[in-house]
Amino acid sequence: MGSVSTNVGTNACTKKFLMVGKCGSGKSSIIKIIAPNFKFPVQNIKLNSNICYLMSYFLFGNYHSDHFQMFCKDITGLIFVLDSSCIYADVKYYLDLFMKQQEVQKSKILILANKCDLENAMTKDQIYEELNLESYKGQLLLQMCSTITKQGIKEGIKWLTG
Ligand SMILES: Nc1nc2c(ncn2[C@@H]2O[C@H](COP(=O)(O)OP(=O)(O)OP(=O)(O)O)[C@@H](O)[C@H]2O)c(=O)[nH]1
Ligand SMILES: [Mg+2]
Repeated sequence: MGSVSTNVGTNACTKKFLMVGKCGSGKSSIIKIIAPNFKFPVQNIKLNSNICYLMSYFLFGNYHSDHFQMFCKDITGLIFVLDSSCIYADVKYYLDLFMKQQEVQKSKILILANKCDLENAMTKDQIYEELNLESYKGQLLLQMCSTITKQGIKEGIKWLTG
């Protein structure tokens, strides 16, 4: 994990990951840890020795449902980043929109509950309940993490790329 391959042709990519999250949730900080030379918004990278295509976008405003289909086309996995000290209704709203996409339902979903180092961060159980995660079918992992303490990120990516 962590090394970036710049000579990887798109044909070599067998896995395509989409990272999304609200402004300030910690996407850039997480990417700095998993792929330090990543150029936003898309790049081929190497994750756990898999050649991957990673796209990262922030969520802001109202997207038309076509945008979600475009975001999710051919993805192997969705990385949904949230700030675990600051979960409002819009987080659930966006998660629901992604979960409704057929391509997402077929893929692995890694929810990175970032900033778990903060005192006011919700616990894993609280987040699970708040987002009603038991209502989602499929392969889903809620992983608490922090880019400050570095906990949880490696574990989440390992599960996602495994
Ligand atoms: N306490 C704490 N702060 C964090 C953590 N991860 C990121 N931050 C801080 O949160 C702020 C936003 O982090 P970014 O990585 O820029 O967030 P982003 O999702 O890329 O934000 P946008 O690019 O605006 O969409 C920065 O001040 C980071 O230092 C974390 O795990 N713990
Ligand atoms: Mg950013």
